[in-house]
Amino acid sequence: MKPRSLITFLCLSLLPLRLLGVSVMINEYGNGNGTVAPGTKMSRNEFIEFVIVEKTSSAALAAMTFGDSNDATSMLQGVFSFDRATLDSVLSGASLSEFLPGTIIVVKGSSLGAQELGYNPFDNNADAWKIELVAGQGAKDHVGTLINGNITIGNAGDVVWISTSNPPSRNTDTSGFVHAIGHDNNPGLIANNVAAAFGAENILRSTATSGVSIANMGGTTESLVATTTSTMGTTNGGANSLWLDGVRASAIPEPGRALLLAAGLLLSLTRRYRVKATSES
Ligand SMILES: [Ca+2]
Ligand SMILES: [Ca+2]
Ligand SMILES: [Ca+2]
Repeated sequence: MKPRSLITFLCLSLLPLRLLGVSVMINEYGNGNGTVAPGTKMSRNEFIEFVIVEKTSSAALAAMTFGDSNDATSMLQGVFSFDRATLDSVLSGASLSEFLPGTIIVVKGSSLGAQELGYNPFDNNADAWKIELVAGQGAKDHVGTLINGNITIGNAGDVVWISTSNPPSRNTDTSGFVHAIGHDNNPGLIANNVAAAFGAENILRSTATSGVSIANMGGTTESLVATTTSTMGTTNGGANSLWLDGVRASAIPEPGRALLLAAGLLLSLTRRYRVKATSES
């Protein structure tokens, strides 16, 4: 493929997401049976895994809200937001002003380990591309009390969402949703709204017992599975890993490619100098 055709193809393949204004997607969430630790408003052993799809600043992330629904997927349940100071400290540690496409942000219950705030995509290993925030620390219950439940993933059903509404204006308000995925054998209002807005493939027609994760095995078009192999903080395998590996490679030029570019530049400068020196002699 010619470079121009390739660029056109890549632009077109990104078009639907850009039209929707999607900058963050839900990549996976884990269902546990833990109680809610005091002051956290999230089950101790459940997690939500986000992927950054376009460069996104800490301010943009902190202005969004995210959360879940009730088991019947008919109403919003818990509403959280990211702590901007925590995100700023992560970016400053990486000398970056924005989170790069391909970044994974995990929000997890208090029994799933300490926060992991190390972030350095230039290291280009899987761990360097993700951070993990603990509920009640780097991600917190939203101060609004209109919708004031705990984030707990239901066996019968759930919808996990991220929204530009800060917070949603009522417990059935999905108008600001940037992205959402869920599971339910018998979808309620929220699950149906998500299927209408983002595609039927965003709601898995399934229950999920404790210990099961709902994971996207696809790319920007979801292919959801219920799996006992959770991959909290890393890509989900198969087409999901291929997609995110590609997104990461585009976000950071390979060292080899950068070296070739530098060598090419040096060569052309040397040639110019030689031509100049020859014409002057
Ligand atoms: Ca649960
Ligand atoms: Ca729930
Ligand atoms: Ca994962």
